[in-house]
Amino acid sequence: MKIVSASLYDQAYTPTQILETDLPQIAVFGRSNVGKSSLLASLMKRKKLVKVSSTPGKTRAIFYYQVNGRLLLVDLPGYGFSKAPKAMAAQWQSLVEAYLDKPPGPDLAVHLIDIRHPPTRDDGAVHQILMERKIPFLVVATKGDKLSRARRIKSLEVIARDLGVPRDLVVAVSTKDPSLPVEVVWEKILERIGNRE
Ligand SMILES: Nc1nc2c(ncn2[C@@H]2O[C@H](COP(=O)(O)OP(=O)(O)OP(=O)(O)O)[C@@H](O)[C@H]2O)c(=O)[nH]1
Ligand SMILES: [Mg+2]
Repeated sequence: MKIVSASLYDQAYTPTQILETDLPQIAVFGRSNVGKSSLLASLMKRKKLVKVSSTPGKTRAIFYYQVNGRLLLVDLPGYGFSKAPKAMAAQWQSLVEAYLDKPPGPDLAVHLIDIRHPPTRDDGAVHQILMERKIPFLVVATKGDKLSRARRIKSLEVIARDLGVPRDLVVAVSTKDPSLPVEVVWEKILERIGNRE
């Protein structure tokens, strides 16, 4: 995907700030620290545009990035940060549910799972939310550079099996190793929104 322009478009800290827009939205879900912001920075080829956290669980807002004036990539707050107080989980849920409730909602959910671990209970719960709302999704296993090829393939099978999704909906990427390019995510995004325009 050729990136002509990419910039921060809007942000929402509370449900009332959630954007109303006709632009196609690609929403990125995943546990805190799984690599959401890093993936977005790589997709947009703008390392400095997206804040990559040094403190996990810090991003508690929704960040909207426009790409080529054509679509929005949506960086959602991470879930499942164990040191965060319970109120944080409630805050995550109310903000993300308000986001999903605002029509027309995301065209595609990109659900990130750390390739080194099987999906957590939170990952499963988020997958259920996407299924219940019939939101098209793609599962992206992050940090693929951390495993050998053989272990990577095994892990992708475990992720697909645990979530109960077809194996071909799960892809491995790395923002550090060019042999696992994030471009595959663009291909899936464009497949999805291409027919909306
Ligand atoms: N080795 C490796 N590290 C990665 C990769 N992607 C992200 N990281 C690292 O993982 C850490 C967390 O990355 P972020 O992109 O901030 O994760 P996040 O999901 O946005 O985290 P929150 O905003 O806290 O929810 C950072 O130290 C990144 O450098 C990857 O593909 N490979
Ligand atoms: Mg982040």
